[in-house]
Amino acid sequence: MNVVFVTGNRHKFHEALHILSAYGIHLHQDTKGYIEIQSDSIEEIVLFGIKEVMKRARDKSAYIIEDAGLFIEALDGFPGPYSSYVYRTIGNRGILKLMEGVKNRRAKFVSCVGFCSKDSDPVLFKGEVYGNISWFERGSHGFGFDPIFEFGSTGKTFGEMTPDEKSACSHRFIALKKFANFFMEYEKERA
Ligand code: ITT
Repeated sequence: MNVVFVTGNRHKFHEALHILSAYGIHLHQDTKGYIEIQSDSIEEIVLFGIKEVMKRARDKSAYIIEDAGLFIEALDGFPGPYSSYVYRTIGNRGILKLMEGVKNRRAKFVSCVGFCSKDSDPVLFKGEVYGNISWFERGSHGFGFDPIFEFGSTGKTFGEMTPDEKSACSHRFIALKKFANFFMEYEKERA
């Protein structure tokens, strides 16, 4: 079973490759990108993006895109859908500065995966995990906000987890697991 993942982010691609391989799904990366509209809703961004991807698709391949973001409770959900821009600009150090002296450290990571093919309307799959913003950066694994996100009550940041550990519990894992279960049924019906 082949699926094309349209993403310019090699870390996301490798995590998804690893997660989906357990379901016998072979992932291929398409780095051409897609139009990411500005919206407060990750689902709206993904729905628009996957429709754009389908407009240029010339074959019968199955396509997915994913939008992910870090939502910090004390900052009213910031950076949320603007995570990419915020990471590129103020980065983890800037987030920790905004959180200086803030007692409520609660945050969540959200992943929304959008699937589409010539035979199917778009379908969205969401994954969320809860945790806390750490007081300083910890761990050298992963990417992006991983060193400042303590997962659940483990006290470990994603940056302190091995790739296998993160891929067994992350927001991306939850969304992709839902997608994989859907996609296996979808392939069976088409066979
Ligand atoms: P594409 O849109 O090309 O897929 P992107 O890097 O823009 O790649 P997102 O919009 O999904 O990806 O994510 C926005 C940013 O949020 C991303 O650049 C990271 O800095 C951060 N991020 C997303 N998922 C993450 C994760 O699992 N761990 C840590 N940071 C993450």
